[in-house]
Amino acid sequence: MKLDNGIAFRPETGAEAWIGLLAARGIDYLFANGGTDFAPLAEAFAKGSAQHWKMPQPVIVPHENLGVAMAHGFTMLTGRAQAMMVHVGVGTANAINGLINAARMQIPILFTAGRTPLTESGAVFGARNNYIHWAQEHFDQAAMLREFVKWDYELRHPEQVGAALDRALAIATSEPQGPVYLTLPREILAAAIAGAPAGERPLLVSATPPAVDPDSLEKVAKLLAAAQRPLLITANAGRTAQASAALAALAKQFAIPVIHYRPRYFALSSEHPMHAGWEPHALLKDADLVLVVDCDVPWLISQANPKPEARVVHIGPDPLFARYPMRSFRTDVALTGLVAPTLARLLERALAHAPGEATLAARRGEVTKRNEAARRQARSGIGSLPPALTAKYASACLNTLQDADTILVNEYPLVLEEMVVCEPCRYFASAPAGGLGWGLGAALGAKLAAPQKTVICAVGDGAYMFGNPTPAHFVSESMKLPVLFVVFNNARWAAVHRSTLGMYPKGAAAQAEVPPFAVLEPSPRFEHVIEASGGYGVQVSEPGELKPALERALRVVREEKRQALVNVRLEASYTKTS
Ligand SMILES: Cc1ncc(C[n+]2csc(CCOP(=O)(O)OP(=O)(O)O)c2C)c(N)n1
Ligand SMILES: [Mg+2]
Repeated sequence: MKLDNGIAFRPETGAEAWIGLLAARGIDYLFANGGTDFAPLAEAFAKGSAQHWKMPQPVIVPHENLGVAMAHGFTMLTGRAQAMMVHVGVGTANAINGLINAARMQIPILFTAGRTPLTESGAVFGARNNYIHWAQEHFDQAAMLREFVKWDYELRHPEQVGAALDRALAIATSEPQGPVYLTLPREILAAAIAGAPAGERPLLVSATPPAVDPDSLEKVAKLLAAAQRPLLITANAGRTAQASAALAALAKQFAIPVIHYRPRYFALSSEHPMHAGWEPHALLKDADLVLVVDCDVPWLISQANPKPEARVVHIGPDPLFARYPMRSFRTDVALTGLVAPTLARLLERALAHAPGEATLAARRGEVTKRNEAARRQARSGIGSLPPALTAKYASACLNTLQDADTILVNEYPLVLEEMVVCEPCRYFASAPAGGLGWGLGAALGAKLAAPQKTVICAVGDGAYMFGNPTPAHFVSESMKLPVLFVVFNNARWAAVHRSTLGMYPKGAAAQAEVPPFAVLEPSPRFEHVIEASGGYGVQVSEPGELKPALERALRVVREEKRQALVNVRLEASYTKTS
């Protein structure tokens, strides 16, 4: 086989074939956290470098959870799956939090791990030669993460390298997408292969995405045309620019208010006339048709539900979220299909049954007016300085830093009412699984995918510490990935105490001077952590100093190409944000 840089590629071992084929299959990066299982790969990389093979670029990530978040961040921007390799079972264990997030976000990742050498005697090359090789063996290494990968397998023979890789990638990238897990035993990686392992073309490709059933679509089109108070709720529909455009066209034509509920992407511009904010429960009670578009949790059943005569339609590649053990939101129609083509066809078919344009125009005017008024009321902006730093004011300040080339990565502190984001694929938030420690890595992965963009990462002080800050700042420096990190630091896990207050509003914990299990004092001087990796850090506690501090930090990122961190000392507050 010839690599596409024209160089002949004649791998001699399983490991050599593996890395050559990764590159041949379009994998740019191998996020890596190594151990004794990596020896054949390390040897293959060194040989490949000397012989100018085309290979994925290794990215050394000193914590596995950070590496998975980086792979996630890269793929959420590009749509292209990347690979990761970790050290046997222990490395796998460290990565599971990130893999749960990726699984629930349907992000494909080729996640691999070594296996402790299988053989003991030393007769086979690569056999056990270190005391850890006994204790590190698992009966079933994949068991610990099988629930959160679409497929797992162990390479049993070097001849399988091509087939296993192609099958892994085909499954990961078929809808609904998700991570897969392949284990690579050391003796198999080190073993000689006879002949070429696989060709330039993959043996198999991903399955076509699910196409919507025309009869069910027609039924929904009629429901939409007849609806007087339709409502659309989404969390993930902004995953692609095409899906955003299709949703915007449908919402505008049929005058459908769109709620982004706990959004992981923005499907509509925040200024779109149909953008109806962030809370579904008020509108839900009046709606006669609810379109739930790629949204695992469209409302909280304990808070509000559609009225009995309303119809509820779920739309997405997996509208029942079959991998969730329990999820029983009312469903009259579950339309399986990718968001972009399904909504485009729904618009086309619904137009055939639509009420007169005058009716729609009247509703459009009404919904637009209501949404604009709500937006105005919810926004405070930076006009007046608050007496103490609030998350809302900090969000408003951060909002002023953006331009059309800014990527926002939000591990949840941003108050969305303050954000103006008009372009698709510019806002990314953490997975509904809520595995904290995603933001720093996702932001670095985004920067790796889009080096020309400005990446701003907003995290709480808790999320920052979960995010493995020392490894994250190390990767930023080593890979030249300058990101602006803004830490919304209230010196606590406010969400933890908010939950206690929610269950026991008048209980003992509500009266306690120090909320149990929630306070992180003394708060670390996070601005010093980034300095250890050549970054610029500053702490701000005066409201008037925040905007200039953010602007200065952004200049460091843009002009000096250095990472920067603003440690924003917020007042303690347990108010729920969007
Ligand atoms: C891995 C993990 N551990 C624990 C939690 C539970 N948890 C949810 S929110 C939260 C607090 C996060 O703190 P911070 O980022 O400072 O945000 P704040 O709540 O203060 O706004 C915690 C601990 C989680 N989601 N993920
Ligand atoms: Mg906090």
